[in-house]
Amino acid sequence: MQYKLLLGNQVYSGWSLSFGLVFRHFNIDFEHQVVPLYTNEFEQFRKQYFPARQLPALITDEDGDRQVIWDSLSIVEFLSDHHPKLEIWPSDPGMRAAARSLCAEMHSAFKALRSSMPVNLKRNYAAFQPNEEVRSDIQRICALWRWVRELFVSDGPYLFGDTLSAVDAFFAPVASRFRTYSIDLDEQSAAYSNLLLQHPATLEFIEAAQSESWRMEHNEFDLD
Ligand SMILES: N[C@@H](CCC(=O)N[C@@H](CS)C(=O)NCC(=O)O)C(=O)O
Repeated sequence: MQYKLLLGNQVYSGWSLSFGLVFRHFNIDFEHQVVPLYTNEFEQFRKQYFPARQLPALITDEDGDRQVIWDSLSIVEFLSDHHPKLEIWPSDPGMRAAARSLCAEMHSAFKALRSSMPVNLKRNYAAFQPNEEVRSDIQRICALWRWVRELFVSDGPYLFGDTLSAVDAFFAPVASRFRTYSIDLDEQSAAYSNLLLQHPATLEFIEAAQSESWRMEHNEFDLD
């Protein structure tokens, strides 16, 4: 099976960061291509890989048989089905259910955080002031991280033990937002967030992002 991972601009696309992390951490062989968002290339991508509409999207090829898989939850399930030994999800069923619930919430909620704190791997805003809705999203995320550790008595450093699983990759874009917007976190949340940002696959992704030259105005603020 050959994998081609289509990513959004690495500077701005949080979901793309999650999958850069999953593929590299689990050492899954893949090629990737950045499709700059909201450009002609992006429109072309939508036509060529219909029904995919957003990035990232995974294009698989098995003996010339192509499949388009889009949307993060579906991509992670596909990888887990095809690479069961890698333990992309925690192997314990209770932990796996909790990890999936966390990913699903990450995927469908936190709208205030997403819209007020868009991912931007090139910036660091010292003066950002989260409003009440954003503060509530941040508190919920940190409460979820604490809940996992208390319920599953996980010594970490990752949420479900000493190695990274899909759920950690889903939270990496949140960690990047916390750093970009200089969010004050409790000690444990700050340590976990830094761990995600220091992962070699995240560092590699961030380094590639630094060399991009596209600028998306609605992800840029005049704050610092
Ligand atoms: N639900 C999608 C969300 C992906 C998403 O929001 N992708 C953004 C880039 S990070 C995108 O393609 N935006 C362009 C658009 O929505 O038109 C997933 O989980 O993969």
